[in-house]
Amino acid sequence: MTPIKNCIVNEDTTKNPIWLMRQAGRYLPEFREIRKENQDFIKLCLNSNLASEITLQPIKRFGFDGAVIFSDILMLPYGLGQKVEFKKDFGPKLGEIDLENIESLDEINFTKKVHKVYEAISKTSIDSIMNNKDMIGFVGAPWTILVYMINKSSPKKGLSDKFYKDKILISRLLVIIEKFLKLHIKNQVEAGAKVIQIFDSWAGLLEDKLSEYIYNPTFNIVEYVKKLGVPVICFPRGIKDYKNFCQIVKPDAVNIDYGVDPKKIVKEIKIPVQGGLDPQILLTNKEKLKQEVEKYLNIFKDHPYIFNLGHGILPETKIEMVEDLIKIVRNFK
Ligand code: 1CP
Repeated sequence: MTPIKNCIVNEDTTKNPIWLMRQAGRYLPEFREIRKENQDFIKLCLNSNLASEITLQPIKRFGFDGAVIFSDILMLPYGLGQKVEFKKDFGPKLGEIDLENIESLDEINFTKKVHKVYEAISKTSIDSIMNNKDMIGFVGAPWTILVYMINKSSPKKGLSDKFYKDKILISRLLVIIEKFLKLHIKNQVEAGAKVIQIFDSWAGLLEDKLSEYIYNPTFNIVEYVKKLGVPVICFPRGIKDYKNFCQIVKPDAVNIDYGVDPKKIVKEIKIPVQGGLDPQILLTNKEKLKQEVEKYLNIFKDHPYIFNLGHGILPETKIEMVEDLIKIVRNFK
């Protein structure tokens, strides 16, 4: 589908909509207040009133053009029945995979387990503050979900050969992941999501076999989202060849990471581009911020461009820097 009017994903080169990955989160004092009282992260994601409130916090504070639902990519393995916990200063910890159980799961039971996420989307999208703003739903890409399900924790140190050992497990899991990612997306769209972003946070871990693990499975999901009539943004973080990715996977827009050269991207890629700025820049000073933000805005001035970062906003980010960032983007001519 072609990008649509009045949506952050569009062909307009005169305006730069802005939202930030992980905008509803730990850098916000009002989020930390709620988090303090709600130690169980999954439970918090499944509290539709609080999840909706958290989703709207950055919209109320900064007036971003898109609200990303407060949830997590790991709600998928959770919905499939794999244990998912978030440990302080460690990150996610997943339980054993019971393949037979997972393969016998039906769509009704998956939806039941995570339906509070959809309830949170519905509640958020009818809030009056969401007039003229997009509700952004999201999923992890098949590869990134597979990585967490098999590795069972963050693959920060890379993947060992052991990861690929059980080929049958991998191929059977990919079938299940694709089926339930589609369901999870459909449920979010029916609840009111106007855009879907696919986070492939660990795309950069793959040196080869990109067709098998990234291009083909992500293409299937992208095709599916297009059929639902909403635009789809892909974020294949760390992938070497964004041009090739876009030609094969054909998303409506692509989020670039901070490791790629935006000047090369603007020449190579025809679809709307999102993001790029290194989130570390928000930890520097206002002069440096202006310089770097305007660099991206200038490079993409004749290209449909959604302002965002090259990865999620860091917890140490100061509120004033985000306020400044928005002013710079809104005042840019
Ligand atoms: O308070 C806390 O400690 C929880 C921190 C937190 C938050 C606020 C986690 C744990 N997830 C989230 C919310 C979240 N996660 C959102 C919605 C909020 C928003 O964006 O405004 C989104 C879109 C995500 C997506 C997500 N979760 C990704 C993809 C984006 C990325 O950062 O690459 C990934 C990889 C996850 C897994 C995850 N969840 C949480 C953490 C700490 C992690 C990363 C762990 C790792 O490094 O592997």
